[in-house]
Amino acid sequence: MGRVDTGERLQVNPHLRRIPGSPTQAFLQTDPTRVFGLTPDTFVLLEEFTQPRTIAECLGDDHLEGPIDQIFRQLLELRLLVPPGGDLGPTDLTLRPTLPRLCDAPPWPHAAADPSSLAPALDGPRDPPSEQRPVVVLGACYDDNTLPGYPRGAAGGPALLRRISAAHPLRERLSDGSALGLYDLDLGRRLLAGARVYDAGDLASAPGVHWSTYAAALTHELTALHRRGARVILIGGDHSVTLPALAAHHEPFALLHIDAHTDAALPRHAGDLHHGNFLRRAAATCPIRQIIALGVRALQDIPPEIEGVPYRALSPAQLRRCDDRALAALLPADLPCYVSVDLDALDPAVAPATPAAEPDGLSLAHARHLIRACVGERPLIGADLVELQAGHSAADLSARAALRLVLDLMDLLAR
Ligand SMILES: [Mn+2]
Repeated sequence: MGRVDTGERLQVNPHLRRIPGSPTQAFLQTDPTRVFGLTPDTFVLLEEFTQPRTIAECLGDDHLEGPIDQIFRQLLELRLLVPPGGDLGPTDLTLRPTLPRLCDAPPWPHAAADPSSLAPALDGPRDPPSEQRPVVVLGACYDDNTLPGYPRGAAGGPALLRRISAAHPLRERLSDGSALGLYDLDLGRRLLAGARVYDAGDLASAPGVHWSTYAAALTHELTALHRRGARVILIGGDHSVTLPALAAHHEPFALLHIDAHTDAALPRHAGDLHHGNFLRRAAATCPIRQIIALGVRALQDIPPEIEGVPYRALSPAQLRRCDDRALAALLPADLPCYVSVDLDALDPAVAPATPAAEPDGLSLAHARHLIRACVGERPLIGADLVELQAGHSAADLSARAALRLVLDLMDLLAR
């Protein structure tokens, strides 16, 4: 084998993503199941090729001999370095399986005809079992609608949450055959007991993909899951991913929106859409009949309605003065509901890794209680947790708090 061509212009594969929290592991967004272990030096070398340049330009007049030549040859073979504009692998927007999966749940059987034939992940009383719907996790790796000036990283939220969830494997058994863990002392039972939980993988965006293309693909995937009776927990992603998730529901519903912000900012120009105003578009285009927002405390106007949909916001301080009866009466009694959780609803002491953190937020215990008290016995048609920011110095701590909310939402979806 000859030497690498030092005069060829190369660039780092734009699909290359580091695994949040790991200094040595990375993957290509086009194939998240294949993880590369790279040395820190290799990352430094790859960063030299953020803009297209030749190896000769990068290394000056040094001769390419032995190890360096081998390193470049490997980077080219692995397609971590590619010619600019060259073949970068598939960029079609389809769901891709991930490793690890959330709580080591089995992969969603995309091809299977009847998911009701699949066994529960955890033993436990759930009756009647025939009516129980599978709960499916889907990652929305998209953060291009983060407002300028706010840190990116929400696209890495699903991978971060899955890594943290490895401490809570749903399928692990103790020596007596019973399922491990997920016992919740406050509830007096195991979360997700008897539930059938699956991980459907990630819908990742790719460089140059327009929002409308991504949103349509996400609605399409969710619709396919709904058709097979699944209840979906969507993991973001910036909060705009909630818009295509809501668009996959066609019957009237109420929205429980847990967030530090209203997310109803007025558009600055036609077509303006971002994570701080997506709710306006959702209210105008989805069959939402009522919006209840909990944890709102950003210094912004509170509208009485959003695009004609009745809107009510309650701050953390106001919520501390609400008893359970008042919470249960917030949402209409006759509508199913969808719960959307922006991690910034929580206090930054609990979950600092979120792009638009606001002081004086909800405690984790309070947020968990609010969701159960408000939803009550109403059917939950879907849920999401968004704005978990990978790459933040406190990402793991924040992901642990996020995971608790996700497990609660999944437990509610599994009823
Ligand atoms: Mn939000």
